[in-house]
Amino acid sequence: MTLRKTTLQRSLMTGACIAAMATTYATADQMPAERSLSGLQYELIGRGDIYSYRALDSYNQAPFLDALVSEGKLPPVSERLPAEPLVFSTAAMSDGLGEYGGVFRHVIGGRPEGFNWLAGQHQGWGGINMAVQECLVRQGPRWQVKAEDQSGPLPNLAKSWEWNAEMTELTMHLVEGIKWSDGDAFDTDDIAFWWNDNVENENVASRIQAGSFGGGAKLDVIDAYTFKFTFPSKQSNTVIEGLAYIQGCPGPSHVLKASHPTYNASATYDSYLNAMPADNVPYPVLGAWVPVEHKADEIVILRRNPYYWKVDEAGNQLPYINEMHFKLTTWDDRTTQALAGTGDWSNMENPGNYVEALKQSQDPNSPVSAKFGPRTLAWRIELNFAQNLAEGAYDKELRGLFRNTDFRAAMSHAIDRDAVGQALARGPFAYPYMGGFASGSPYYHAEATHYTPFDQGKAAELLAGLGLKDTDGNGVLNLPETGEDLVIDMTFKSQRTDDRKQVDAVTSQLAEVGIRVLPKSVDETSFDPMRNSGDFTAILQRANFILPTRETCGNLPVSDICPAFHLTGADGRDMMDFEVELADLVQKFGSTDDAAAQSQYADRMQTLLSQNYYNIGLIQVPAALLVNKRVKNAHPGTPVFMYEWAEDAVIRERLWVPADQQTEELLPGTIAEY
Ligand code: BQZ
Repeated sequence: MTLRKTTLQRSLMTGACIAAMATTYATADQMPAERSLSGLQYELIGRGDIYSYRALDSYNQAPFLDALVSEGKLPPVSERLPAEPLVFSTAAMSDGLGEYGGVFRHVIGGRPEGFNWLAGQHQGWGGINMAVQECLVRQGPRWQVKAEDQSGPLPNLAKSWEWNAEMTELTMHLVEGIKWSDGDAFDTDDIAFWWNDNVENENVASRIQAGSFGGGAKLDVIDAYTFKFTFPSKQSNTVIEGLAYIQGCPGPSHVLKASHPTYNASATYDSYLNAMPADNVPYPVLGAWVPVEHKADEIVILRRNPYYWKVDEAGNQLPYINEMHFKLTTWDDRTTQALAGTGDWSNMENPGNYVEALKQSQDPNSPVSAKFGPRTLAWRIELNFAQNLAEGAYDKELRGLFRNTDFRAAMSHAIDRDAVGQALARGPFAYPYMGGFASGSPYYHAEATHYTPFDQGKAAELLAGLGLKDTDGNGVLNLPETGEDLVIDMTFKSQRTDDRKQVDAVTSQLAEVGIRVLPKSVDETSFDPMRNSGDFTAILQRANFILPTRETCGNLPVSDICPAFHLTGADGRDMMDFEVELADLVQKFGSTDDAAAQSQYADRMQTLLSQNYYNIGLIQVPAALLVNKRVKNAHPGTPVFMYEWAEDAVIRERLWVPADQQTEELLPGTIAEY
């Protein structure tokens, strides 16, 4: 959490930053005043107050497992747990120790791409990724940790770590004795496979790009539970955030190796990517629940992982809940079903539903209550800057225009963000977004953000200054070299109504200044591969730029294929000047634990991102977490997004439902059979 400097200090420093950058804009317009809608109240606690690792005298298991143990299908619970399991503290549980049983019902709009997350596949988002994947460290629960304890990510699979004196070597220690959900040992064989054969292998679209972690860290395995990263330069605990979800999540090497081209001459990288197809569950996981059934476009059913390595202080193996459902419908339906009581969870993030949802949730009989958090959901337009990858004269000229700051400034001035926000949802929800950190980020400072007001005249002046004229009188500007109409294909996710509404608003607003937008909808399941291929002209999507260390590759120029809207071409990396500085700031940010220094680096990133329109920001809104009232231990202060999504922040493995309110399991008494 950033230490808030005094206003005087910050404005002096920000002023210095802005003055130091010679730009074509006389003064940096300040952001309009922001009205927070956040109603979250909660006590902050110490980072060690949430959980610890230790051996307990005895352990218990979900009652239905007793039969499987007595039939010899499972070892006793004490043999299924590590010597020192992760133990959740009762004092940090808002409703205390839980009861076993029941179902947790998620509703999502995504669809499982596959279960090879090492190769970059997602399982449908909406919490299903995090239900099966466990990562070296954890960020989500940090929302509840007091500022003075914010010394980097929380432990998870890695229970501890230490640096050498120069902070160039990080030695990490795995929890000893964790098993995959099929009973296979989890150890540094899995770490080596994750790192050497996925992260460092440029043929694999791993979530950490080769050479980008800490500026190019190298891995050494020390023993079965110890490994070491060696960095080219001094680092800090901050860089370890890059080992949290979605980046630092090992996969089952005992299953995947046989499908990897390095170990199987007949395998290809495409066959490896699809080695764990979505319709062929179950697979070994480290997460609390195992995917056992997938009916396409209908449901994914998960059953408890009998080898899950976390317990409560009474020694009860977690999770409490036996079965998890992911009903495969739409993102809007997630909120609808939460309000109807047929779903247990929604990150209410579709502003078009806010007014109705708030009204329904105020009813004392409503199955959920809604409390807004800070603004962390922000939409932006990503223009493709990879001019040396463009095919054909038109794309080359168009991407050359995208690389011109005046053109991006013109697009930004042409957008009426108030109108975009009201098109999404009438009311106080939307606030202008200028790219960079969303206002709910602990690193956001309005003073470091360059505001671009709606000004069609300024837009037209800038466009004319670039030689763009409507030479054929059809109302669309023409490119100076090719003479073609200025047409921007704008890709968005078909399932996202809020994205579609903004594309429509932006299409009509840009038309006013002679820029034609052609909306192109793409199914969310194939959206990431399309974006990662760089095969697009422009994208409008929601982004969660809250921390510089989270999904860094999606936002900042930290490697040849990051971000997807500026890939490296055949003749090298044609970085723009401010991108060079951004990449340097990312490294500087990760090399210090000093909150004041981090805040300065973040402010500089924010100014560069907003002043250079790295993305054309649109609007940002708060989200509200809806959890069915029958579900216990869902802390009422949990934000939809802060250090990570709420599905991680709420710690679902601690959730429970009183026996008399549990819904019927579809697969009672079963566990995954491999
Ligand atoms: C939350 C989240 C949990 C991804 C996804 C989805 C993908 C993006 C983003 C959100 C969904 C939900 O967000 O909208 O509320 O449940 O899953 O992972 O938008 O398309 O690629 O970054 O997190």
